[in-house]
Amino acid sequence: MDEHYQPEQIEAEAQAYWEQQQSFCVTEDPSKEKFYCLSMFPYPSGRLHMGHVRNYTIGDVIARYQHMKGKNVLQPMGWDAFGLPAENAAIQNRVPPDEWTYKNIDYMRRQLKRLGFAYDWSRELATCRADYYRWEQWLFTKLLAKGLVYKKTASVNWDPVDQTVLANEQVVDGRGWRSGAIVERREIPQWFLKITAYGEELLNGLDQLTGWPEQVRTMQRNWIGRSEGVEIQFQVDGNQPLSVFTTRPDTLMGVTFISVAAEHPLSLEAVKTKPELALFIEECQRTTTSEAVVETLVKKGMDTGRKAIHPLTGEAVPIWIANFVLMGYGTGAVMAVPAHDQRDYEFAKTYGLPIKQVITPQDDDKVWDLSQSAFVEKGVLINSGQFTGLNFDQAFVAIAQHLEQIGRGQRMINYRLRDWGVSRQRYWGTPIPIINCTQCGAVPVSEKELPVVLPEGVQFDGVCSPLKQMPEFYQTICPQCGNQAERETDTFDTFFESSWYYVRYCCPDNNTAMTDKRGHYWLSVDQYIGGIEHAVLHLLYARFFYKVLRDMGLVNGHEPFTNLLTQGMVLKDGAKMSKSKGNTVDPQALIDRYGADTARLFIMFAAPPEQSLEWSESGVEGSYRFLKRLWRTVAAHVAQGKVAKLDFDLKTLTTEQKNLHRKVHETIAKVGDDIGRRYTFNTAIAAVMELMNTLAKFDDNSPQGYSGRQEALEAVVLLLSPITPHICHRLWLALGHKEAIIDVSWPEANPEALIKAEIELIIQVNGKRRGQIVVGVDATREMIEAQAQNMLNVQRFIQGKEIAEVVIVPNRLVNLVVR
Ligand code: ANZ
Ligand code: ZN
Repeated sequence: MDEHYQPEQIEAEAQAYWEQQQSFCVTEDPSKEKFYCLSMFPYPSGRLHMGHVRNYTIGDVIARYQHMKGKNVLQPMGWDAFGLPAENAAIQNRVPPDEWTYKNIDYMRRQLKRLGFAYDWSRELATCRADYYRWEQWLFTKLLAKGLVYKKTASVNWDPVDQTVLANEQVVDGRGWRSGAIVERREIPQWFLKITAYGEELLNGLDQLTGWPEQVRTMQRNWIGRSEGVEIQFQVDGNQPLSVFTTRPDTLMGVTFISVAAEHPLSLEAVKTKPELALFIEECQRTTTSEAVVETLVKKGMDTGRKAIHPLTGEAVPIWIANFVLMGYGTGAVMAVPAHDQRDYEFAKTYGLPIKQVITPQDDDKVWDLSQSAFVEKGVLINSGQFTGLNFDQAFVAIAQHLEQIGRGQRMINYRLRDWGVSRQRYWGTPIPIINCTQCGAVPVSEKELPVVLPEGVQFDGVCSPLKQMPEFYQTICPQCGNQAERETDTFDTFFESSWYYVRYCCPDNNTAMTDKRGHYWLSVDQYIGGIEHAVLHLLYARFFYKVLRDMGLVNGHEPFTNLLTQGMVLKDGAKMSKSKGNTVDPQALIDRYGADTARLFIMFAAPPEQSLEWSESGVEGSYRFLKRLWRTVAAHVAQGKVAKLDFDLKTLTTEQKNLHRKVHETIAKVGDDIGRRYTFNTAIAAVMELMNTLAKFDDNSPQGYSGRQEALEAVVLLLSPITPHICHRLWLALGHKEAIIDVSWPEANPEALIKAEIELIIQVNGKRRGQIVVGVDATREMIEAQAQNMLNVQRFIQGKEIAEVVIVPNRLVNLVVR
């Protein structure tokens, strides 16, 4: 064995071996327990970044560990290949998006292979290939038939100069990113998936996802946003009754006005009698409807001049248009209670509207001062007629029932979750399989006509989707009436592709169906690993798709991902590593210089997976040095040329030998727990390093000593092999084994070795520490007492005194009580 550690060479050799043996190529084997380990697939942006390396190393360590535990492990990889950056690159470099994408895929695949990840490459997929997206076109037509797809108009960002729809990220400060023109909003017909039909199940299912971080479950709960409330009708003179949704019916007697969204029918109707409203409505419509932005708006409004009749008091209250009321939530109208809602409070202060307190703090001693802010907490009703004195829960029920009786309201559950708009006015995506016919309307492409293939190799100027300029693409015949018709030129949101790719990995070669029974064997995913940025949309859409596929009989179970690990960010000098900050470190340089194992070891050692990881050059060097030391230690050991035989006779081992043997098994137990259960890979590595330190001090060249060292080195190599698989592959052979380490079982701690032969006891005199002794585990009470009293330092304190009592705390201490 070479004295020097040469990562490039040994990594190439290990990878060639795995490739030749097809070590990670798996098939369904019902006799074995399966483990589906999945890392979120990358967008092929060009090169791997450090976040990818971290994500995929974590996944690989888990996969390799499970493999050694005897599981049938599926770990696939693929490409989330559609999306905007390919179009941007096409404009900049004048290369077709497909060409750019495939080139990136080739480069990044080589990088992943260089890192030695244990992927089953035979299952690789790219979402931009027709053999992948044809199945989501198929699924779309099925969902359409099931009534889970519909078309409605929705607004988009329109660039009036480039004459194109812009993605949100292409709108910079309200202007088109290329033209600089002020972006307009346009209403155009778009396709929606009815995710709200699964809202309740998506919410309740979160309770069972105990293998997910609580934070992610909370984010999903908030996103779904279930609210229990009451929808209340206010009569309006000369108009339809106005419905409002409230979660606080207890505050009904405090309503002093109504606010409606600018797009509310009543606002549009009021313009007829009050034309000056038009300008304000337009201004509201220009500003975004994103909730985060609306929260920060200065509260603005205008009186419509109309009045609503309070359902309980019969009082007339004014109806205002307010810029913070969203048309997309509830009914687009709000009963304003300025005394108990902070937004209404600010609005009422601005426009001099009355503020009427109807809730007081539960605690009798407290009086709320309404001159500063609203009292928004729940409390006890005042100034509320027959409802005065009730608390929130009582008032909720009483007022809701009363409104139901008089036919002015009904209890209602509202969700924040909206249906998923999947239409994108872009080229580089899956064509929506619809044919628009002037006679028959939107007609789905029939199953046998699928896929609708996206033309590749197109010239792309970024102004208009190339599909709209390609009659050979869009001109077609209506499948229903046979007349001339046009294809949809919109494509799917790229979240469509990532919502089901984990299903397709189970059967990527099936060209007659989307899924097959192989999916029943592998699914659901046992461990999913990815970034927290996907906590809401991707994971929610994937859960939605899984339930849809389940209802179509295509998959078993209810949830796609049993366990979820969200890895932390990679930082440099405390800031997130990112292109925009210009502080990235290219992992390729790291790999070129030190090899894949050093990169993997550094990343896993620097922090636990969920926490952020601070990039450190010295940390990388430390990892490299450790591997070099490991290499040298094994080289020196095998150079002695003795036959490594691991037969220990525990009884004849020296104390040092026993200690080393015990340390080996303690480390095996700890690392198994750290990697297998706790996912604290950093402490696992630290434990192995500690064992290496113990070994460095172990200076014993007897045959038993040699066996002890052999056992320790074998343990180190086995325990590190999921993390630094290449060096471990080589060292395992060097240690005299014929079998490749990837085919060796994960080591188990020998309980016998863990038993301590000797124990240390602290000796106290009258509770003060005076020394310590080492006794055999089988020492009797008399032996312990005698040994304790014989200590010189103990003698000094007990001489001439009477020993009244000897307290022995087993395995801990001995206290001599003297008078
Ligand atoms: C009266 C009231 C009194 C309200 C009070 C709150 C406090 P969640 O919990 O998110 O469902 N609301 C309803 N529709 C709205 C819309 N389209 N745009 C803006 N706000 C709207 O919130 C429900 C509450 O948000 C409702 O309860 C309503 O204000 C407001 F002391 O009604 B509340
Ligand atoms: Zn037709």
